[in-house]
Amino acid sequence: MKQEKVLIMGAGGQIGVELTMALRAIYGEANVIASDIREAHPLLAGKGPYVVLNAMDANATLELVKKEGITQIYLLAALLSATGEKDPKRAWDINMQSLLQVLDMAVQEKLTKVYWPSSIAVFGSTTAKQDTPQKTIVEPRTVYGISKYAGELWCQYYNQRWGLDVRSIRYPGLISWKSEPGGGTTDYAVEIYHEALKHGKYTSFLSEHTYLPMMYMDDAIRGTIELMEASAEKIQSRMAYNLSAMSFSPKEIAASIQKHIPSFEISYAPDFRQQIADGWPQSIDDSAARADWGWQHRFDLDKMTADMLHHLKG
Ligand code: AKB
Repeated sequence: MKQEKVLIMGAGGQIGVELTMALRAIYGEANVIASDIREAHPLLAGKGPYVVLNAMDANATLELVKKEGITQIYLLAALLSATGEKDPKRAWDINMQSLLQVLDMAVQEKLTKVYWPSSIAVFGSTTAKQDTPQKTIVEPRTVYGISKYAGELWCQYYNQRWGLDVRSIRYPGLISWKSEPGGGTTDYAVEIYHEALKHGKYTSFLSEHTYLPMMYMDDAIRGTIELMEASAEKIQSRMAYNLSAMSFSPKEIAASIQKHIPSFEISYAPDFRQQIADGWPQSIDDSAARADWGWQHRFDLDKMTADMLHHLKG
């Protein structure tokens, strides 16, 4: 079997840092090239091949792919929901241009696989809020969601037209302690742990009963790798898979933290992100991922809280 050589674009982001470390454990440090528009994240610096690369720069990306003999690309670079609303055209350009370039390059260079993340942001307020099915009404209301849904269609198109093995997941909000989130509506669920430990209180930018689908990063990384390692005949959807683990509100995550820090206090000051959250599902039906390639989550809210606080305390 040919040795895989992996390029991660957007390796400095919340998913990228941990995915780079996990893929290096599988393929070997030298076989996973991390890249980002920024200098290396502290957890990646000096720990393996790293290239400063703008995901919009098709020539530089192609040069790197050829020079390194890349066989798989994970394209994680994107503007997320909250940042995207501040400059919608820029979010569209970054999210779509980078994807189309990578899809073209993957066909041209005969890459074995491409991974590209989607999000629950593809759903909108006309979608059923509970147990949102894999296939349903999809009318995203943010530019991020629009770009993710259009991207899913492009991935499916490249698979059908060119046979490209491209795979994707609709991530819920992701909670992690190793890497920081950036520009998302679900970021409160990471900030709250840091603030609970630092200041014993947190003001949530989402209201107390805002339920959203969420997942611990350990589950997200394992799910991503399991999807990428599944045999091609198991992948029935070349749109992104719904993936679910838990749903909670700011009030419930606060109660989970209070089991460890009884004096922790939460208050609420909803801002523009409330409207984005209100357009998203509250829970996700991921039976297709469970049936097709055996997805199973391992972390619920309390297990995640215990692990987050344990690691953040250091
Ligand atoms: C965001 O909040 O924008 C992301 C997402 C749900 O895709 N975390």
